Amino acid sequence: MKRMLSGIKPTGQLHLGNYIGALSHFVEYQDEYEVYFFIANLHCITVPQDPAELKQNLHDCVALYLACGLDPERSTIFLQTDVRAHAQLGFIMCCHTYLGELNRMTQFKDKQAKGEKNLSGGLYTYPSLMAADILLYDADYVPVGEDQKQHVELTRDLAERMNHRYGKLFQVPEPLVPKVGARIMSLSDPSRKMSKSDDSDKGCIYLLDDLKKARKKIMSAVTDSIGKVHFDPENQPGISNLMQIMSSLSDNRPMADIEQEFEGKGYGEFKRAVADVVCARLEEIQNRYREISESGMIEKTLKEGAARASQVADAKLSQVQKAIGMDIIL
Ligand code: ATP
Ligand code: LTN
Repeated sequence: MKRMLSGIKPTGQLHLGNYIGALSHFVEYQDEYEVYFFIANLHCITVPQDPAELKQNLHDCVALYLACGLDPERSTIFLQTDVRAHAQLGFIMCCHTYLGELNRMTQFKDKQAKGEKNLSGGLYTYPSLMAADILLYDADYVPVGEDQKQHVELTRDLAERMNHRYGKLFQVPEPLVPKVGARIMSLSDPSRKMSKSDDSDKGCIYLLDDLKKARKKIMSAVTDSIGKVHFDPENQPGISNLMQIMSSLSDNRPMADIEQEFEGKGYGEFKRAVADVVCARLEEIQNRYREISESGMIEKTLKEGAARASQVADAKLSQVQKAIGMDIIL
C-alpha cells in the first residue's frame, strides 16, 4: 500500500473551506493509502502564538479531525513534537539546504515583502523542517494546497541530493493537489478564498460556529442581480460558490441538477436550502466533536499515534545518522 503524509498547522479555527478542500478528502484517502496525519505544532511557532490559545487550537484541531471522520484505527494521527525525530532530522535537512533555495521560497518572501518586522529564523528554515516531516516516513504522496507545492518540490530536491551523496536514503515524494472544489470562496467577497485570516468573519463559516450564526452568514452571502441559480463562476461568483458548497456536501451532486431544482425560484429559497445542507453537516460534526472532547479519545489517539509514528521515524533517523557518519553507539 502506498504511503501518504500530511501536516496541518493548528493556527486558528478550522472552517468549511478546510473541510471541503482538505479534510473530507483525507477521510477518503484512509481507504486507499497508509496514512499519517500530524499536527505541525513546531511549524506554527515560527510566528508568535499565545500559549493558551495555541493549546485550545491543538485540542480543537485533533477533535475536529476525528469528528470529521478520520479514524485512528486506520490513520496514524500525532503531534509533531511527540515524535522527536522531526526536530532532529529537521536540523540535518537544514544543513543540506542551500541559502539560495530558502531565499526562493515564496511564503517567506511574501511576508518579507509585506514589510513584516522581526520575522524568525524558524520561519526562514521552515521548508527544511517540512522536508524532514515528509522524508522521515518515506511518504509516496503529500496532499497539500497549491501554496505548499513549492515546499514539496524542495523536499524532492533535498531527497535526491542526499540519496546521491549518501546512497539511497529517502523515497522521493509527490505532491497531491486537489483539482475542483479546491477553492471555496468567502461568502462576503467571492473573489477571495474563504480563509481564517480574513479581516471580518462574515465570509467564513467555522466548523464550530453556532448553527444560527452559520445560517445567518449564508443568508447574507453576497450574490448578484441576475436572479438565476446558474453555475458560472466568472459572472455569478457568489451563487456559483454556494452551488459548489451544496454540491460538495451532497456527494458531488451535479450542478445541472441543482440548477433544475431551483429554476424559477428566488435566491432566498436557494440560500435557505444551502443553509439546511451546511447546518445539517455542521450539526453532525459538532455533536461528534462534543462526544470526542469528553471521551478521552484525543489523548488515546495521540499517544498511540506517537508510538506508531516514532517506530517508523526513529528507524529512519538512525539510518540517516549512520549514513552521514554521525553515530558511534547507534
Ligand atoms: P489561512 O487562512 O491562514 O491562509 P487557510 O484557512 O488557508 O489558512 P491552511 O491551514 O493553509 O488554511 O490550509 C489547510 C488546508 O485547507 C489546505 O490543504 C488548503 O488547501 C485547504 N483550504 C484552505 N482554505 C480553503 C478554501 N477556501 N477552499 C478549499 N480548501 C481550502
Ligand atoms: N506547511 C504546511 C503544514 C505542514 C505540512 C508538513 C504539510 C508542515 N509539515 C508536511 C504536508 C507535509 C502548511 O502550512 N499547511
